[in-house]
Amino acid sequence: MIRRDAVRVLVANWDADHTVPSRRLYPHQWSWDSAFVAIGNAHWAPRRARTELLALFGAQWRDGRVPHIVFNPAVPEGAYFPGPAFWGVRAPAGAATSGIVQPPVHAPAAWRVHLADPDPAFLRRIYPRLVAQQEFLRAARRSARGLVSIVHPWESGMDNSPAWDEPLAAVPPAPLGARRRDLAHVSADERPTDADYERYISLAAAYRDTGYRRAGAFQVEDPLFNAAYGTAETALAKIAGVCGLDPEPHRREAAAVTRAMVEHLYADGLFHARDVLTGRLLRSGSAAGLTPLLLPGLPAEVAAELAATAADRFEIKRGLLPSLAPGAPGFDVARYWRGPSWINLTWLVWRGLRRYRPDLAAPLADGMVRAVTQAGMREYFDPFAFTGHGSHDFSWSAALVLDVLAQDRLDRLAASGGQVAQQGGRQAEVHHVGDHVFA
Ligand code: 2M8
Repeated sequence: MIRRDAVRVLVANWDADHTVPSRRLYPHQWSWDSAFVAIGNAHWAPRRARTELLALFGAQWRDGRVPHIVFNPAVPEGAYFPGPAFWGVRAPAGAATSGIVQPPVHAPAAWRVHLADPDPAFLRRIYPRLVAQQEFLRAARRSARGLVSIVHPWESGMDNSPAWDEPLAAVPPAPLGARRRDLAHVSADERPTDADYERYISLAAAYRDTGYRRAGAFQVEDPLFNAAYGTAETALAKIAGVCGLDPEPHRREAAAVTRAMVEHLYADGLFHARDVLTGRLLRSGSAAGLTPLLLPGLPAEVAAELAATAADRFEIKRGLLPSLAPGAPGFDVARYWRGPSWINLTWLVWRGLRRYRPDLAAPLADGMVRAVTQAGMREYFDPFAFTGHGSHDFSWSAALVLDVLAQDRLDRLAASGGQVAQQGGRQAEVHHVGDHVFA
C-alpha cells in the first residue's frame, strides 16, 4: 500500500528525464532532491534513477559546479521565484540554471543505484562528473582549515535553519515586491518570512553580480554539507574501485575532512556550523550536527556521543528526527526547517546510526514509515504528532521510504541466512549487505 503510494507520487512527479520535488511548489529539477529520488527509484525503476542523475550532471558547469536548480524551459518564468531570469545563467549544455549548489549527496546516490542494479558503464560515465563536482568545492570553497563553505542558506538545503539567523543578520535586505510564489501553495506560517526572503534574494543577487565567483556576506562551514562532501569521497573510492582506478586519494580525502570536522566543528556532543567571517561556532541545535554519523571514519567516542545526543536531545526514539533539537530556542513543530521532521534528514541519520548504533536506527525506520502512512507523502512532519506539513506528494519522502522498505527486506533476508530470495520473478541477492556507503 505505502509502496504503491510512493511509486504513484514518483510517477506523477516525473518529467521526461527528472523528477520535480513537488508539482506546484517546486516545478523544476533540484540537485539534492534528485539524488534522494534516484536512491528510491533504484528499487523499482533503476534506469530512471540513472537518467535522473545524468540529467542533473548534464547541467554541470565548466568549473564542475552542479547547480542547485535546473530549470525546465516548458515551465513559465512566474511559476517559481527566483526563476531563470533572476539567475541569468546557462550551463554549457544549454539549460538555464541557478548559480549556487546544494549538499553533494550524489556520489553515494550513484553508488547505491549501482548496488541496486549493477551497471559499471553508468559508474564509468558519471565518475568524472562526480569528481569534478568535488573539485569545484575544493577549488572555490575550501578554507585553510580543510572545510568547504556554503555561501547561501539555500546551499545548505536547510534554508531557514536558526543556525543561519546570526550570519543572515549581517546581510542587507533587498526589496522583494510581490514576487514570492511559494505562499500561493503553502501557508505563510510554514514558510520563511519576508524578512528572510529579502536577505536570500540580496545574497543571491550579490553572488550573481560577481559572476558567481566571489562569496559575499554569508560564508559558513556547515556540518551537513561537509559530511556529504566526506561521504562523497568514500563513495568515490568505491566507484573508482569498480572503474579500475585508484581509490586511495578518495579515502585520504574522506579521512582528512573527517579530522577537520572533528577539530573545528565539534563541541559538546554535536557538530555545529562555523561562521567563516566571524570565526564563531553557531550553536543552534540544528539536526545538521548529527549527519556526520554518515562518516565511516568518525572516532568511536565522537560517534557514541553523537548517538547519545540524538537519543536525548533530539528524542529520536519517538521515530522521527526533528530538524532542530526540541529544547533549542525558537523550536517550532511546523515552521520550515525550525523543528519539523524531513524524511531526508531522518533518513541520513538513520543510515549513519545503522553503522554505529543499529538499536537507535530501528525506531527511525519505523517512524518514517509511520509518518507517511498516517499523513501521506508530505514535505515535512510534526515530530511529535506525525501530522503532515508543507506540500503534498513530495518526491524525496516517497523515494526514501521506498529505500527504507527495501532495506528492511534485505535485513530480513540477511537475518534468515542471506539466501537468495524469489521476488516478483527476479532474484535478489543480499551479497552487499554491510558494504554500503550510507550503511
Ligand atoms: C527547499 O528550498 C527551495 C530553495 O532551494 C525553496 O524553499 O524554494 C529546501 O527544502 C531544499 O532543501 C529543497 O531542495 C527544495 C526543493 O525540495 O526546497
